[in-house]
Amino acid sequence: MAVIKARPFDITITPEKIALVVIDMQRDFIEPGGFGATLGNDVTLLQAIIPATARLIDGFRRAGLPVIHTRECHAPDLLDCPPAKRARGKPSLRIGDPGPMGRILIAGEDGADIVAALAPLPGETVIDKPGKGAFYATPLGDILQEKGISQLVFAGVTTEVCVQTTMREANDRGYECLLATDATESYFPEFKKAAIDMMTAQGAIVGWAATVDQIVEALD
Ligand code: TIU
Repeated sequence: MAVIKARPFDITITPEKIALVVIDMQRDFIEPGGFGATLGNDVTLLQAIIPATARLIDGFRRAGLPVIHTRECHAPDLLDCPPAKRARGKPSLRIGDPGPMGRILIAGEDGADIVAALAPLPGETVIDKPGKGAFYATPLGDILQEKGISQLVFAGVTTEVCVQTTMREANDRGYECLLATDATESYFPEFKKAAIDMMTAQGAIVGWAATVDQIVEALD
């Protein structure tokens, strides 16, 4: 057991019960020409968290603790993509359309890959998810139960969309959730701050927040 001086108060972590969930660090969100860019976002903001996220992943690997990666993507026939999701907004390319990194947000295409610097190791769990939350329509809950996990550290993009949705899903399922503040990012810095503020408010109503250094030190 180790204590992390987190926001809004200390959290005691138990190594046998903790896993890291890295959300959607995919080329489609982080590199030009992908889903994030088609929505009109400046994707360069997200590239800045790759080194800190790599340090967090490395800390879990060195401690022999589970690292779980997620990818937001859809089947090539789009049967798992609600028409309302595909129709949303005014993107320059829609989900499934051919782009410079293959079809936008489609499993198996280059854009759906996790960025090379954060590539999963053989044996690590990779969850493909059709929604913003990683529990919806995926085996994540069963996998965590099998591993006896009750605490989750979160990293990835974007803070107020897939990370926040997944933390809220996890919180409602009884997991203690800790967000690594310098290993998550939004296309909108003010939304990142607001998401962290609202999740840690009211006595960690959704969860805790701490830096990568604080978390990795506690794992050593
Ligand atoms: N658009 C946006 O901010 N995010 C997403 O669509 N997906 C994730 O956050 N992964």
